[in-house]
Amino acid sequence: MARNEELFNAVSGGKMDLVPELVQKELDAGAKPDEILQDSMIAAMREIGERFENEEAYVPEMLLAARAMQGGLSVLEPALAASGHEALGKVAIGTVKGDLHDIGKNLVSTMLSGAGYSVEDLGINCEVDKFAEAANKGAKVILCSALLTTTMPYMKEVIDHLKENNKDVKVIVGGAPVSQEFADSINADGYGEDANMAVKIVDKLYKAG
Ligand code: B1M
Repeated sequence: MARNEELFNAVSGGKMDLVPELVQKELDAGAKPDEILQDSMIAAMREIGERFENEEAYVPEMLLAARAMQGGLSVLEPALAASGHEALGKVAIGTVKGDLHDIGKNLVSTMLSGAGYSVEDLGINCEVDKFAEAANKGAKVILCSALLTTTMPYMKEVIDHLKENNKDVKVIVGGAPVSQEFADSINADGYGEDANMAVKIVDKLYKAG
């Protein structure tokens, strides 16, 4: 699907009253939820990020775009999450300490719920203890999200702690600055480039026992 310019501009321009309506219009017109998300909405978030980097936009604009994105996601998520999976197992997801970005993490959480997992959402700014508590309460896979290059290294602290204290738990990392190479370097059990990939990795780890 080609990008819907009106939706793209409404998300990047932070038009939170307009975005849900435009998303609904796209769904009603038969557009695929994943394409609406990728081609128009995530593309718009990337664009506002680039403008921020070039000092053409500032934190308030990023915040408005984030709110508009979230408004759109509330309409899109039920359609995104609809899938044929049966009930599976328990997982937990959080954004790591120092990091307040949660849109990507929320998307991964939604997709996992839609795939049949019982997801504990630990929120943002999560310290090691929070992840460990979730593992102690029975989560078999822990997912850590980071959007900042400065918060990525904290994932290693989470992994080191969990590998020592919760030997059976698996840890997946993801978020815009994270790569497979980085994931390997900190001994993560998996890396999800996007929300769909995260679900596939969780499926794989669950099947592996
Ligand atoms: Co921030 N921010 N931000 N920001 N922000 C980025 C990340 C940045 C890249 C912008 C830029 O400069 N181009 C930059 C980071 C630079 C860097 O580290 N190298 C940045 C910065 C610098 C900052 C501040 C430091 C700005 C400041 O205050 N001076 C500050 C930091 C605050 C903090 O966290 N301590 C800050 C603040 C904010 C807002 C609060 C204004 C807002 C966040 C609101 C919110 O999340 N509720 C915000 C936003 C909106 C962004 C951008 C524009 C958009 C992020 C987003 O939601 N994308 C972002 C630019 C960008 O990413 N291009 C930027 C859409 C979302 C669907 O994608 O989160 O990548 P994403 O998630 C994807 C994948 O990454 C993956 O799946 C998702 C779906 O495909 N994924 C996983 C994510 N987690 C996963 C976990 C998994 C698997 C996959 O398994 C574990």
